[in-house]
Amino acid sequence: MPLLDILVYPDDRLRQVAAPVSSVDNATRNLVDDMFETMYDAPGVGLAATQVDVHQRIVVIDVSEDKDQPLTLINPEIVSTHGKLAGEEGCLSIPGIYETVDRAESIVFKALDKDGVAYEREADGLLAVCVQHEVDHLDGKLFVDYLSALKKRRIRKKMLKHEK
Ligand code: GNR
Ligand code: NI
Repeated sequence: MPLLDILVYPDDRLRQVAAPVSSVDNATRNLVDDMFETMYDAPGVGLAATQVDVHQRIVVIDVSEDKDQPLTLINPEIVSTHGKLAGEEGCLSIPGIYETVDRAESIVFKALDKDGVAYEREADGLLAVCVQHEVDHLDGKLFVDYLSALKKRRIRKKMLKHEK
């Protein structure tokens, strides 16, 4: 299974809004498998299809210690949010940058699994943060969008400088 290339900020393709998956088929499952492999290799706790230049509403997440609890979210939707929490975030598309972002503390989300079966679950902690971060990716949004214009400009400059 091939590793996929991860787009790096400020690549414009990270701004595309992903389209809903109309049917979960073998092509979807192959992409999901490649996304898990890419995420574990990176390593990261989540990956949105947008980051690998596929503009479909597909996310993979594994926040477990032993990396043995893969979660597939197809057409994810955040149903409700509770509380607020400031936490440090990183992003595979913005390597080396870690900044504090405000998120909901806990959420209820729904999605389809890799078999196309709908599920709904509650999340808090890192999983809640991660789902919010990944759904943002599908909407073309990045965590730096929550920072001040000054901080964002500095990060942009740094990323361009480190570009090969
Ligand atoms: O690996 C990741 N870690 C992380 C840490 C705090 C908040 C969000 C994340 S998601 C990130 C992987 C990634 O970029 N997913 O889009
Ligand atoms: Ni990210």
